[in-house]
Order: sequence, then C-alpha cells, then structure tokens
Amino acid sequence: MGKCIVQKILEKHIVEGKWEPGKEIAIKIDQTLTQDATGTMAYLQFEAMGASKIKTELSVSYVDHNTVQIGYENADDHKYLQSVAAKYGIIYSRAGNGICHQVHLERFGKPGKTLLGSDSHTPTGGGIGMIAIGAGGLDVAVAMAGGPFYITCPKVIKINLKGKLKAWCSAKDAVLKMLEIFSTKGNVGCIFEYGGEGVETLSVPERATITNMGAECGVTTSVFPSDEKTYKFLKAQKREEDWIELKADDDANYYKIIDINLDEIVPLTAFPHSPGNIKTVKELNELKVDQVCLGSCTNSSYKDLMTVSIILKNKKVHPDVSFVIAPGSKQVLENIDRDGGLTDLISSGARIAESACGFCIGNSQSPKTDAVSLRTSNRNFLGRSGTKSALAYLVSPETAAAAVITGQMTDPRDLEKMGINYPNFKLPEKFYINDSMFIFPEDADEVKIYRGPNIGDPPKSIPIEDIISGEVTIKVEDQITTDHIIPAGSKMKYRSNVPKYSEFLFEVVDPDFYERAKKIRDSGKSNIFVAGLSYGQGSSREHAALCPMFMGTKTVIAKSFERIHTANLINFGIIPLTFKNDKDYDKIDQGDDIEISKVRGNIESGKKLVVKNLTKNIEFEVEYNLSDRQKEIILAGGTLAYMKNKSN
Ligand code: MIC
Ligand code: SF4
Repeated sequence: MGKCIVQKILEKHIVEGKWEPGKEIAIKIDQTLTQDATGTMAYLQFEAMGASKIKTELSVSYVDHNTVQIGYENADDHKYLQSVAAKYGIIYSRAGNGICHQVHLERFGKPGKTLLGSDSHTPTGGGIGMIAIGAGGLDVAVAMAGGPFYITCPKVIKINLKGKLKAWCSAKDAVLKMLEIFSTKGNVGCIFEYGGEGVETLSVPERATITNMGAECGVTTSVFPSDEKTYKFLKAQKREEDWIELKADDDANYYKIIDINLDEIVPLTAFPHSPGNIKTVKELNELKVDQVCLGSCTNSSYKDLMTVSIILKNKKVHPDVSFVIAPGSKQVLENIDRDGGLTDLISSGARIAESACGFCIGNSQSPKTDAVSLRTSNRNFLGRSGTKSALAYLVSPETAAAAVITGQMTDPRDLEKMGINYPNFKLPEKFYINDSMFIFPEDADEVKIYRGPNIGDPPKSIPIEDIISGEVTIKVEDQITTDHIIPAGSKMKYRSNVPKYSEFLFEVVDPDFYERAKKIRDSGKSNIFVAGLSYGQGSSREHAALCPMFMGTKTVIAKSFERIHTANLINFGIIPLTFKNDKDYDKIDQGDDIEISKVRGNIESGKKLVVKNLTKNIEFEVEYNLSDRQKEIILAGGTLAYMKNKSN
C-alpha cells in the first residue's frame, strides 16, 4: 500500500509508537518557533527545565504580537526574549521584522521537516510541505529541550483539488469553502493533505493561506506537496538548496477524500462571530463597511498586497472607510516598496501599520462602536477586534479592495463593471532579501538574562487530591474559544504576569467571573467549568489553562474539547472530562456544588469517574480520554512536575 505525504514525513520522525491512526505517537521536532505573547512563558518554562542549549536543528523567537508598546511591559518582554535567545542559541526576530508564520515561510521553513510553534497558525508552514503544528508554549519548550512531541497519529483527509481559481476568486475563498464543508468543530485528530491537479495552479503564498486557516477547522495541520512551485518560491528566497520533492504515492490510502473544484469557488465571507459562518459575498452585497483591514498571517504576502495595490492604483479610499494595511513581513514591505505597490497603496489613502499581528489580535486599530469591519485575517470571534459591538467579516484581499473603493461589501467580480481589470501579475523570480532584523546567536554562554518587572515566575500547579470538591463557576455553550476564555488585545501585555492576567478570565462572556472565581478559590473549593461542544477552539494560548490553574480549577467538564486546549489543560494538571451522556449537560448549572471522589485512584486504575451534583442531589458519569503518559502528567500535577519526577 502506498503512502501519503503525511505518513512519509511522520514515519521519518516517529520516536515512540507507530503509524496507526488514532493511537498516540511521539515525534521528533526539527524546528520550533515562538512568538512573544506565548514565548515569554515558554522560555520561562524552558529555563526551568535546566537545558544548556536548544537541541533542535533551528529555533526562532519572533516578536510580532505585542509590538504596540504602551507602558514598559512589552519592551521588558522583548528584552527578556532577546537575552534568552542569545543564551540558548535561538534566532531572534526583532519587532517589526514581521509575523512569525509569514517570516518563517520566507526564511526558514523546509519541506519534509517538522515544525512546532507556540501559535495555532503554525500550520502555515504546510504551504511548503512541512508538518507544522501549533501547540502550547510548554510543549514547544519541551521540544527545544530535545523532548518529543506527542500527537494522535492522524486520520489523513485528502482534499483533491480540481481545476483552477477564476479571476477575483482566491485561495482565501477556497479555505472559506473548506470551513463551509468541515465547520470549526468535529475535526480533531485529522490532517488535511492537499493533492490533485489543482495543486500546481496555486502558488506557495496561496497554499499558505489555505494551510493557515485549516487551524480554524481544528485539524492538527494541513500540508501541500513540495513541487516545482515550492522550488520556485524557495529559489526566489535564495534557498533552493532547502528544496526536496514530496508527493503522495498514487495508491496512497486516505481516511476520506473530498473533491473541491477550484473553478466553482466564488468570493465568500465568514460573518460574525465565527470563521465557520459562511455566506457568499453576493448575499451581503451593499452592506455598509466602516473599516477594512488587510494583513495577518493569512493574507499579508507580497502577492496579497501587490494584488490590492494594483486594484487601488489611481483610486481613492471611500470616505466612510478606514483602511489599514499591516504587511506580513519587512521583506514584503521592502519588496512592494521597490516594485511601486507601496506608493500606490499610500496614494489611495491606506494607513500603513507595522509588519506585525496588529489589528488581527485587537491590540490596535479597534473599529468604532457597532462597526462593520472587513478583515483578511482568520478569526472574527466576539470582541477579538477590541470592540465588542463590532461585526467582523473575514474576506479575501480582492473583496477587501472592492469594499475600500465602494464603501460596502462588494463582490470583487463586479469591479469589472467599473472598468477595473483583474490584476494579473507574476510573482518575482527573486525577492529582495535583507535579514538585518534577525539577530543570529553567537557562542555566548555568558549572556545575562534580562528580567524586567513584567516577568514573573510561572505559577506552580498543585497535584489533584483524591476528591475534587468544587463549585460550577461558569457554564458556557458550544464553541467557546480561547478568546472567550482569556482575551488577547489590550490585555495581552500581562501574559508574563499570570495573577494580573487572570483577572480577565471570561471577561467577554461574564464580567463578574473573576470576583466569583476568587471567592470560590479563597473558600478552599475548586472552580469548575462546564461547557458544550468544541471547548477551547482557536488559539494555542496556554494562559487559557494556566490562568484557570492559578484560580484553582481542577477540571473542565465539556461535551467535547479541541486539540491544543486539551493538551494545555493536561500540561497544567487540569482534567478534561467529557459527559458520557451529553444530556447530563442540562443537569448542571452555574453555582452547583460538585464532588468527584476517588479521582486519583480511579484514574490510575482506569475506572470510571462519577460527578455528584450535591446541589441537585443527582449524579452522572464522565469520561476521560487520556493516554498512560497523560494520566501520569495529571497525577503529577502537570508536565513540569512530571518531568521533574522522571529525572529524579
Ligand atoms: C491568535 O491568533 O489567536 C494568536 C494570538 O496568534 C494565538 C496565540 C496567542 O494567543 O498568543 C494563536 O493563534 O495561537
Ligand atoms: Fe498574529 Fe493574527 Fe496570525 Fe495570530 S492569527 S499569529 S494574531 S496575525
């Protein structure tokens, strides 16, 4: 039986277990990336592990999230990250150099390699044939220290691409189509592998847009073959020596095959407040638009920005629209500048922001009250833009450009009626490359680590006792994202200060949450969360587990969990429990007193756990889907404690 690309790459990296979809495997990680908002905690944990140097082939520390420095906190974090990078042999990418995923694709990604990143959009690297996976910072720290990464051996779904995208219809529309088909839930443990004759019609930046937003479907990652187009991209980056060919065998076996005809893709949008809410742009034609944001790791490549610059050449931004562009990298910015695109964008009236995450994470450019904001980014969760009442729609760069001109949602194909032709242009054969914003590590054991007042030690977890007795602090519905659990945006500067950051837990859902949780914790009880389907969608931010741990949470009981968040909960000693019978969700309410007895003993022996609802005088069974390793981690009180026990 032939092999698919995923199997070929993973089999070369498996260090424990074997290729058996559904079973846990451990893989060797070749490269890691971190970004500043998850990186400080990851490196604090790395330091706590006591390694003297990184053990990966390459690790890069990017600063791209908290680059708006209001107050000293972010600058403190940057300096800490820079000094850690120098000490441990990590490449440091300075603030302004660009968004980690875009920059990594340009300068470091290699087909056939594994990449683990403390950011959920790490799968962007699948655009050049990497197995690139997002994870919590602690898992990335373990990989940097030479430890393996554990995943469920994936079920590989082949996305068989046919045909070719029509003018004005783009890779973003194709991945929005994927979200319409697969939705944002129910895909845990799967990988999308792209194949079929349509693959060769897509450039690497287009492929990267598609793999980037696979994260929104909740898959482990997405991957494209490495072919002639990949070679051209790497050559344009003066990295052709990094190319290898990667393709699936003709008789490769897949869990499922889904055909997508690129000819049939039309401009799509995801309407508020989920990337899974898909409509055609036509259906929303004429919706008045207040803000248009071009950028984010999904759509900020040279191709994206040049396309928009050509559409906007000699045009004017509509007076009712605030139009901001955050180029994906310094390289993108320099190249569109050299090729005249930047001038056309500025002339049209665009506001140019730093090459960073910026608007995407709501730490700048928050729209006005009740605004309609069109964004080329990947997430439109409630409040993520920084304005809770705003309505964010996810669109392609082409649809964004059309709205910039007309001031309303406009199918970009209609621009032809206004005499605007589709911008056909060729990607450069060579990009202008200048790596001046990387600091490459030198042999410098003597580096002193900088710790400003914003850097606090990560809190220690306390192992669970045999009885969990607690109160339901909050009961939430389906599809609660990590943005609901702990907001980013203006609060993100407290990432290195867990006690302070914890004050914002569930802020967007229930502003009284923190005070309630504090009372419960201080009374000696555990804060228990109850949730519906697909709890913990979205980001890799481990603070969505770390802050609850700090508040004394020992378990979350949900109908189902998403992958990265499950791993983060376990890493911090919180048990992810699922209802054996989903109907029991209705039998538990906020404020109920809960008891789960014989927790340690039953987990050790694999016996069932029963939740007693003392308030309602009823009980029901819950399940835990933990490997033996994960059970040990939970019993030890989290991964750091587990590693310590093992090394003693
Ligand atoms: C996001 O897009 O939600 C983020 C901000 O990049 C997060 C990481 C974080 O919260 O720091 C992610 O995607 O993992
Ligand atoms: Fe940054 Fe947005 Fe990409 Fe997250 S999704 S890495 S915030 S650009």
